[in-house]
Amino acid sequence: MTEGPTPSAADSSDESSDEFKFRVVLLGEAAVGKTSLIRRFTENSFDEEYKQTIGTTFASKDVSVTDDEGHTRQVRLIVWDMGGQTTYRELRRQFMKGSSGAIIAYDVSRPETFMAMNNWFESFRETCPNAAVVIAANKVDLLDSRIVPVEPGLMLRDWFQADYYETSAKTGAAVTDVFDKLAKLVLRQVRAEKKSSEM
Ligand SMILES: Nc1nc2c(ncn2[C@@H]2O[C@H](COP(=O)(O)OP(=O)(O)OP(=O)(O)O)[C@@H](O)[C@H]2O)c(=O)[nH]1
Ligand SMILES: [Mg+2]
Repeated sequence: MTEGPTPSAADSSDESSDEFKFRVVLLGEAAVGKTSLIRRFTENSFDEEYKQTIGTTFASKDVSVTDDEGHTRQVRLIVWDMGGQTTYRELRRQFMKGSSGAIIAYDVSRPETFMAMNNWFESFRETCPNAAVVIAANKVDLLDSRIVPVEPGLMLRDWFQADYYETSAKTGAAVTDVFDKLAKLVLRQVRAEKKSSEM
C-alpha cells in the first residue's frame, strides 16, 4: 500500500470485477514529447506548440488487453505526466511512487535526451523495483534532424530489459502500441504478484 494521494495498483486491481486500474508514469527530459504522447493516446490529437508541463497532471484511458491465458481484460490506465524540468529529486520520487509501470521517452533529434535515459531509468528502478518499463524513442517523424539512430535505442532496450518503440506523437506512429504493451506488461506483473502473495 502506498501512502501517497494517488491511486496505486495494489489497492485498485480487483480480479472479481474483471476491471483493473493501474497508475503509470511518463518520464524523460523536458520537451521530449511526454505530454504529446499522452495527448495522442488519450485524445488522438497533437499540438505543435510547446507548452511546458508545470508540476504534474494526469489523464486516463481504458484499454482492452489480452492476457496470457487469452482472456480479454479491461484495463484503465491512469497516466501521470510530470514536467521534465522538475529536478528536485524528492519530488520525482514522490511522483514515481506507487506506479505499476513507466514509459521513458527521449527525442531522437536531441542526443542529450538519450544520454539522460539511464538517470530516469535508475531513479524509477530505485522507487519501483518490479514495475514494467517501455522505452519510447520519440519524434521519429523528424527524418532530416534525427541524430540518435535505432542501434543505441536497442542497446538501451537490452540494458534496461525493457520494450522499445520508435514513436511519433505527431503522426501517431506506434503510440497505441507503447501504451497497449505497457498495459499488458503491468497486468502480467500485477497478477503474478497477486498469485505469489496468495500462495
Ligand atoms: N515533430 C515532432 N514534434 C513533437 C513530437 N512529440 C512532441 N513534439 C513537439 O515537441 C515539443 C515538446 O512536446 P511536449 O509533449 O510538450 O514535451 P514534454 O516532454 O511534455 O515537455 P515537458 O512538459 O517540458 O517535460 C512540442 O512542441 C511538441 O509539439 C513528435 O513526435 N514529433
Ligand atoms: Mg509535458
